[in-house]
Amino acid sequence: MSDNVLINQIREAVIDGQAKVAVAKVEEALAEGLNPEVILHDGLISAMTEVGQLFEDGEFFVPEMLIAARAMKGALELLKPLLVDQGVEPLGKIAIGTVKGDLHDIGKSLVAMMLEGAGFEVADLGVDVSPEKFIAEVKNGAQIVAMSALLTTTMPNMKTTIDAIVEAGLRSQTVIMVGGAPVTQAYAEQIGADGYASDASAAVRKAHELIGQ
Ligand code: B12
Repeated sequence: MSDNVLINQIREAVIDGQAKVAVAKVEEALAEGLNPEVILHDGLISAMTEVGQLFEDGEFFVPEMLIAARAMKGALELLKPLLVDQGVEPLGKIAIGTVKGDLHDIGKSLVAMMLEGAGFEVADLGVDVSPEKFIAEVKNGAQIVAMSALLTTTMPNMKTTIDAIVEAGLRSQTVIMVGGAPVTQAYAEQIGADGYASDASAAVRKAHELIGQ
């Protein structure tokens, strides 16, 4: 089957929330030798962008977004071992999480996965992460704090977390990286973060840059 047909079938399965079909089609695409990164970007991420658009247009509601997200996660699990290189020396410790009040974890998990693959030791704190939890990881030796936010209403919690790190006297011990669809370089600078990246590959480059490697 042509590559484009398969990629489209993966996209449609994710948009329709058909987890089993999405997984089966990703398996088929891998068996046909398609590049995992192409499957990720043109199939899975592109599907979630479309889902966001459908939600914005009032054609999708939360349940549809949720089942699409489940289908995406199932397919992502298959790609994970292929995107993550094995057996690299740890480069430094990164604590990553989605900020307080925010439950979106697909982008954050993708960034965590790529950082791990690039050889960083990653502590994934999950979603709805309080400033206290990030602070505990800095005390625990995290050289980078990476925060994700997908909602304009939770973006300010990145600043709250940075302020709490400053207040705890730990700002000089860690570098702070932020990201997520509504976050920009300008916003990162405004809240006093050290770095911003727009996607998972850029996040890996930024992490290297931030800890001087
Ligand atoms: C899936 C989804 C959901 C799922 C989440 C499931 C899950 N387990 O994650 C569910 C259904 C739970 C959900 C709920 C809600 N959602 Co929602 N959701 C989405 C959707 C469709 C896709 C997000 C996604 O996974 N994208 C794919 C990933 C790969 O992309 P990404 O997250 O942007 O991550 C990439 C980069 O941003 C970057 N990155 C991400 N994090 C980080 C961190 C660092 C450190 C770095 C460097 C980089 C980085 O790298 C990633 C990989 O390339 C978006 C639409 C969209 N297009 O963003 C809406 C969207 C984010 N949701 C939205 C809304 C409104 C909601 C709800 C409030 C809806 C409601 N009325 O209840 C709730 C809020 C729940 C909460 N408290 O968090 C709005 C936000 C609008 C706004 N201005 O704030 C959006 C934009 C939809 C829309 N177009 O209106 N949602």
